[in-house]
Amino acid sequence: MDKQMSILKRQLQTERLRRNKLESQLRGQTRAIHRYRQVCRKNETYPPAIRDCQDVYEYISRKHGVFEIQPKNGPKMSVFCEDGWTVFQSREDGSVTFDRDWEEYKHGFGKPSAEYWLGNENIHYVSRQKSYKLMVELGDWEGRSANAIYDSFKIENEQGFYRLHLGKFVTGAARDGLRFHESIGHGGSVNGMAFSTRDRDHDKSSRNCAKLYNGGWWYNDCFWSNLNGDYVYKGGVFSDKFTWFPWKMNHYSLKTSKMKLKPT
Ligand SMILES: [Ca+2]
Repeated sequence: MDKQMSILKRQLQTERLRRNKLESQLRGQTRAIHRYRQVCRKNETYPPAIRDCQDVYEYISRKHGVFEIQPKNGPKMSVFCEDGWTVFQSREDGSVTFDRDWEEYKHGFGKPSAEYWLGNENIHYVSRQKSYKLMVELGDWEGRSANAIYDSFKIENEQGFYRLHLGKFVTGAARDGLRFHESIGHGGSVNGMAFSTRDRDHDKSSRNCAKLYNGGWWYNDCFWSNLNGDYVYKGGVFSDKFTWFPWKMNHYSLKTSKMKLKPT
C-alpha cells in the first residue's frame, strides 16, 4: 500500500511539473499573440524587430547566449541575453582590461560571450527605447553571489556625457551600492552623474577617479561601488577598485559582476 502511495505521489509530482511547464508555455504564447495583434493594428511586419533581449526571449530563443538586436533608431549590436535580460557589462576572470579611454567605452570592448562592456552608445540606444529595470549580479571568491535590482535605468547620449538616470533600489542581498551612500556621504551617488574615463574627467573629485581606479564609471567623488575598476586576481587581496561596498565592505575585490536591463 505504502509503495503504491509513493508511486502515486511521484506521478502526481510529475504531473504538477508538466502542468507548470505547460502553463508557462501558454503564458509565453499568449504574450506572443498579444504582440502579434499589436503589430497587426500598427501595420508592422511580423515577427517584429528585435529591440532587446526581451524580444529575443519572446520571438527567437529562451537559451542564454549571444544574439543580435537592433534598438529603435539604433545600430545592430551583439549582446548576451539571459531570460529576457540584456547584459551590458560582464566580468568573470579579469582577462579583459577595463582601463580604457572615452572612445573605447563609447563603442564597447571585450566579447559578449565572456567579459565585455556593450558600449555607452549602445547602452544609450537600448535604455532610451522603453522603461527598463536594472539588475546587478555579483560573485565573490568563496562562491557566494548576490544581486541588487533598481526600478529604472537610462543613460543620455554623448552630448549629455552618457549621464545616468537611476531609479529606486528595489531589492537584493547585495544592497544598494549605487546610492545608499547619500545618507552617509561616502563617495557620492552615481545617479545624475556623467560618465568619466581616464581621458575625460567629469567627476566631482579634485582628482581623476577613472585614472585612480583604472576604469570608466559614473564617478562622483569618487564612488561607493565600482564595477569597472581594476580587477585583482586573488580573493582577499586588498583592492578598493572593483568593489561593491554594502555587500563586501570596502577593499574586497570582487570575482564576477554583471549589469543587465529588462523592460518593466
Ligand atoms: Ca576630477
